[in-house]
Amino acid sequence: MEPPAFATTEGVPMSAYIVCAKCPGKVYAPHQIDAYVDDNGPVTTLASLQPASTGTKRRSRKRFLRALVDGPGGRSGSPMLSETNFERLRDYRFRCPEGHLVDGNQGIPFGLAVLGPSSSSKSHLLPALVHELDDDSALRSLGVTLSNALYQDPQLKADLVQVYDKRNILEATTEAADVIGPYGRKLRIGRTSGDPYATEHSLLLYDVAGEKLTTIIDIVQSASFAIIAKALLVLIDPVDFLPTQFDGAAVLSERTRTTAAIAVRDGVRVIADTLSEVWSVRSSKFVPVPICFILAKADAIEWTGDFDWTTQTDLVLNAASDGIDLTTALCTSSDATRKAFLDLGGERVVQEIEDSFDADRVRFAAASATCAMPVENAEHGESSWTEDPKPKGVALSVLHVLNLAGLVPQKDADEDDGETPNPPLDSA
Ligand SMILES: Nc1nc2c(ncn2[C@@H]2O[C@H](COP(=O)(O)OP(=O)(O)OP(=O)(O)O)[C@@H](O)[C@H]2O)c(=O)[nH]1
Ligand SMILES: [Mg+2]
Ligand SMILES: [Zn+2]
Repeated sequence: MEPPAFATTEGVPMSAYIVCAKCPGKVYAPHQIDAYVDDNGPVTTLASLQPASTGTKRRSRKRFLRALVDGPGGRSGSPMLSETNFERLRDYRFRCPEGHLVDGNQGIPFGLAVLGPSSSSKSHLLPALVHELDDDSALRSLGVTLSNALYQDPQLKADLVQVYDKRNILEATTEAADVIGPYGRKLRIGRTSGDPYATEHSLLLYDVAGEKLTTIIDIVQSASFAIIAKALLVLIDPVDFLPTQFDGAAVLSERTRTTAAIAVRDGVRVIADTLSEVWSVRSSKFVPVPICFILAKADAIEWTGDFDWTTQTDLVLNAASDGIDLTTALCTSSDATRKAFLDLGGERVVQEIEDSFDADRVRFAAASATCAMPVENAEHGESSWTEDPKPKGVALSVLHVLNLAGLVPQKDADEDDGETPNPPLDSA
């Protein structure tokens, strides 16, 4: 089920459409997307830059170097160099007809919205996701890898350096700032590590101030990437709500905990209400978008019982490598996280989640962007982390939604629904 009310142009496959996060309800064909190399106006369109195998002009291109490689005509099915491929390799920026930045990377777009109130770790979770999936290759054994896209926004890379190399804390996203992104990253999903026939997706990430996620109107007006996303990661901020290291020596009153729990519950409710409005369904249980609810800043939570949030990724990956069905392993981890959340006092929120969403489209995970606490450095008036920051649990959260979306494990080619690109040698 694709998002409703999106008009399309005949002859363009749905996967080739570009969704603009700032033009809610619209999708654009590649020939409507302008490509810029500087601010002096568009130089071409996205359609003219798409390689023959996935673009809409796939057979019409002059393959000028084919003759150099294979002689006139070339060998059927052999890889070849094409003029278009060289044209593509410039530092383009792409804009929709309204002038908004959009992603022009190859691959099936997979918008992943990270949502949560102010200070819930959204801005740290985005570099954490890249660190775990790309730098640490956390899901390589399952054939899932993330890498740099051809065209990318440098801001996400800069945030990675700030947090993980320089040990800095990112500033709160200002309410005045527009939606940040899309940050495009190449997400390859194969059946095994290094699968040459892996399906290529363009993972699209955005950031926005938590204040813009507080009402239905705010979300639709200022964070519409959330309503066109293929999956959601919803962050639950444990501070004040659950026992955490942020409590310090303070003994928080029952009233403080309840107020924080109600704020988290209301955040879940507004997401559910927004989705059911935009999808025009009578209940958010009918919204076909996978969601992973993440207990954020998991390093700071004072966990009880024998649940160990730090081992969940390994437990799932080891179970999968032992031949246990991946969905079963993920559900086991999600159930254990849900139970631990209940044990910590999360009933009110778990209830709201389960009343609002179809249980088959929801998972629970625990994650930390840093596995370290922030500290004020009194001398310089700056904040930093208590130890070298490293992420944990973010890749597992992404794996949950990829699994719920039916993308992992990857389907066999003969069960293909037409969205999977051809193996590379067919492109000639
Ligand atoms: N212990 C711990 N603290 C974290 C973690 N991530 C973020 N923090 C703390 O939480 C604060 C808020 O994190 P942000 O990433 O700025 O939160 P945000 O959701 O982007 O907030 P807005 O931009 O205001 O919407 C940071 O300044 C850190 O002090 C984490 O993984 N562990
Ligand atoms: Mg932020
Ligand atoms: Zn737009």
